[in-house]
Amino acid sequence: MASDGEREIAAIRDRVVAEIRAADSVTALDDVRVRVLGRSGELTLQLRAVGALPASERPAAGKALNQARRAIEALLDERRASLESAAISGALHDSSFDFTLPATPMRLGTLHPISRIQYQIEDIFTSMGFAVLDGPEVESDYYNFEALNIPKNHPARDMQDTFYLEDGNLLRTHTSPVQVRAMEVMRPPIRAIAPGRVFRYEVTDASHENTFYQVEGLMVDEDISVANLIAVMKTMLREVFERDVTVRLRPGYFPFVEPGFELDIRCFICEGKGCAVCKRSGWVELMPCGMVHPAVLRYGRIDPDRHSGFAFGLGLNRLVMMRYRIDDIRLFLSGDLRFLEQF
Ligand code: FA5
Repeated sequence: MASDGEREIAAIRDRVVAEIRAADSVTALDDVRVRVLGRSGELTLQLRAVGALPASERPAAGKALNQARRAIEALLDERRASLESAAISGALHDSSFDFTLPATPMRLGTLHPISRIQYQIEDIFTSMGFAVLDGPEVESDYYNFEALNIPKNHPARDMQDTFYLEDGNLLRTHTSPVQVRAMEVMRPPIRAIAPGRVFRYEVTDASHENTFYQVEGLMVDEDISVANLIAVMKTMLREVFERDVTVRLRPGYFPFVEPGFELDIRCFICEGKGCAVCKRSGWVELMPCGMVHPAVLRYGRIDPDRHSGFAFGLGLNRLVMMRYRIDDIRLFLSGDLRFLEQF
């Protein structure tokens, strides 16, 4: 026969079961849970009071209370699941939700054309065994000029107008300082390229920027000659343009190479007829290059009697202009989405 205590517990359970069934939202259901099973909940207090009952009544009361709690918990979980699924299917059948509407298009960015060609060039040179190096954009006078055989007061300093910083350093005017940095830490055979941003205090026009990109190249080993230089240049240009490119080599002066050359390519914008980009000449100056000067090898602690090397400094913006027929270098940094979205 059930005791008074057990009858009381059964009455609580039946009432709570009815409340759970009547709850019409998850919030209402949570209220019931707190009221019955929370820290000061009805059933929790009853469970705590079991310890104060006479020893003979404790087992039966504890058992009845725990059974009631488990039944209530199971019913709470079941009701929550059915309320949640009803809420979802209600939203799906909501007449204001039109599944036939097109989704809001996602705006995906694309690689900047300079990055795109830079990564392609890195792949081409990596496949020829070249390492890809990085160098600082804020350089010392030593690496930007002196170790490249351009001492103070040398007229060649005027070839590249320089942004000087108050602390005596400067914004590198070319990527050639990485040549010296590479030779300081690598031993021949050296095969490396160094893409990066360079800065010049220059008036801008269709083919000149004050902030642009170069890719430096360096190969040092025994018996490196101009033939190696030309072979590497041609391979790179053929891969980038996906066809043979008309080039010309003319003598060029740079204090850090001897002999030095200017490699020009036939202008792709006007097909050699003459335009603003090629300054009506039909040719675009793209890639100065030459054999590394013995004095520079010595600055890099390499013995010029044993080793020789070639170096080049590719003007990346101009190469990209030829590749995509872009007729104004200033578009690259304009931030104009109409330009960038074409790539
Ligand atoms: C140099 O910067 C040398 N360091 C290149 C070099 C490296 C020579 C290794 C020999 C051996 P130059 O100042 O000519 O050279 O610049 C190299 C290339 O950068 C140019 O051919 C051109 O394509 C590009 N360039 C130069 N000035 C600008 C500019 N203001 N805007 C955009 N591109 C430029």
